[in-house]
Amino acid sequence: MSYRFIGKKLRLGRILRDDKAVVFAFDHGVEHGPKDFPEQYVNPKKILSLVVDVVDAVMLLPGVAALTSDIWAGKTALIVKVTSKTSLRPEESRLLQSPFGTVEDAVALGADAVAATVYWGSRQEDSMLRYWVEVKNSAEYYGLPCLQLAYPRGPAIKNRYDVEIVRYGARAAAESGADLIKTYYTGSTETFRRVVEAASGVPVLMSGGARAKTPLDFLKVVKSVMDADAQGVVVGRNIFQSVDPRGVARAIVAVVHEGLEPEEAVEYVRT
Ligand code: FBP
Repeated sequence: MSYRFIGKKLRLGRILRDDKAVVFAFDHGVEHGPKDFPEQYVNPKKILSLVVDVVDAVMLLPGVAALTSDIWAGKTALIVKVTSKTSLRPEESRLLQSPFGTVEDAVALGADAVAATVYWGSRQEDSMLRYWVEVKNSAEYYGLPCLQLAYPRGPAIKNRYDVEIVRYGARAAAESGADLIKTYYTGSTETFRRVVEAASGVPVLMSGGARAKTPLDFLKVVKSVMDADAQGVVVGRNIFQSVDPRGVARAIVAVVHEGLEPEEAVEYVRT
């Protein structure tokens, strides 16, 4: 049997415990800049310390993964994101993610998976796809699963949350060989189920998005995607911008892994 096949299966199993996953995303320092963070979490060590023993994996850019290895190592799985872009760029070039690291960096860091963004529909779709294929090919060699942040964005896309658009991106991600797909919530269980179907068996994880009004509102969204047969969530702002990041992370785990109703799970959150 192929060594790579076994490696990929083992690594995926570390992220998708019981076939479901809650991933903490903390790459916003580049994507949005430090302004996204409450002051006490600008240094990633503190926020990571609060959640590493709660979530199944953390998704970090290579530099922060290295700087915080003493915190996540042995506590949770690591997904190294190898593309990014700053919001300091002029508007017209913000729909391109650039290489921020390599698969070899991810392997060297001890990652369980590698992640890269493709803005489907962007004028720079072609160059992002080229890097995606490069990442995918190297990752296959090492038996490393590839998560694609399949984000439809571009001049032709009026509403990036529209179900037809989101399922198109999810399908394109599946067809480009993604092992895990991270994409936007489409507003209801019925529509998100169509996204999951379009992904044709590739696990779909919902991207958290901007902070919801209340933790309960966000937990209802998490429940909705789980009811749509999604396999979990990748959440940043709804955890690190909340008043109780650990409590919110624990509540999300309760909905995703333990099947709790949002109204029950919210009890984990201190107000
Ligand atoms: P959130 O849960 O905070 O939305 O994080 C998910 C994520 O994809 C991050 O990985 C990334 O930094 C950010 O959203 C990108 O946000 P935007 O939608 O502004 O590009």
